[in-house]
Amino acid sequence: MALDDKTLDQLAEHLHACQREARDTLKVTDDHPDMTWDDAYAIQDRILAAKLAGGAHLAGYKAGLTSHAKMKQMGVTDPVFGFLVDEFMVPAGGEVQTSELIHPKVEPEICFVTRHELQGPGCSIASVLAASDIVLPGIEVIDSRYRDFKFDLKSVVADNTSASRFVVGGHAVDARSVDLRTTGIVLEKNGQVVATGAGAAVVGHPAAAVAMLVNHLGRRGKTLPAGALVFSGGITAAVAVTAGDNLTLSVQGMGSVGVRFV
Ligand code: OOG
Ligand code: MG
Repeated sequence: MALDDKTLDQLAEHLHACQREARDTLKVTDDHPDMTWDDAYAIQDRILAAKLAGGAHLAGYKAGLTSHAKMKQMGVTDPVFGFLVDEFMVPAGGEVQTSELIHPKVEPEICFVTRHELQGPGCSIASVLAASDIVLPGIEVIDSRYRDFKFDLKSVVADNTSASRFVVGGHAVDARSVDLRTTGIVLEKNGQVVATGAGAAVVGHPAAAVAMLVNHLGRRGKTLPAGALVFSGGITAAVAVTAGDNLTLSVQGMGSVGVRFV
């Protein structure tokens, strides 16, 4: 760790306030270029602790920057991990208040719900599939708190990987009943196809992204609990949205989920 507790507290409070008040900010590594990965995750942990203290509940976790399309779009080379709380949840077909966000983008994702706790290190695609209950379509709404959506990896980790809203829906299927590598997805905005892809775009197999999350949690002395929802990462580049937009994600064999920006 390069930063002291007081600095970590201040940065967490600052980024949390920017999220709640839909204010953008300069990336935290500008003022703290020596920040370490542990510092970045320690800031994220403090934001989660503040949310839980404020009455939120942990809904699950997310892996991000897990596809080449996303890495290329953001100019980075490694996945990152964040948390999801119930206050980010939007019902299927529901509305997102655009005024509560800075510059939202949406991502088509395949989501997992675990049946058993998973522990790393050593978690593999096979262990993820064995411990999973269902998989289902999910739209993640990301909203980096950094000006112009520009960041480096440590800054985006500190900012809880741009997490802001999420919606799951369609129909869930048994995680072991489908080949998630060849599962196709279509993302539509206002009735026009804006992105297409297949599960393999996410580190070769969406379950591999979940295994990476579990191994990451294991390095930090944590496990992925039973019943956790996991967003495995955007299959395509993220798509910018504004008020008035209607988004629909269809996933092969799993129906569709939609969300409206008002
Ligand atoms: C970071 C979060 C990326 C994903 O699915 O790749 C992410 C960002 O691009 O702002 O959630
Ligand atoms: Mg995402």
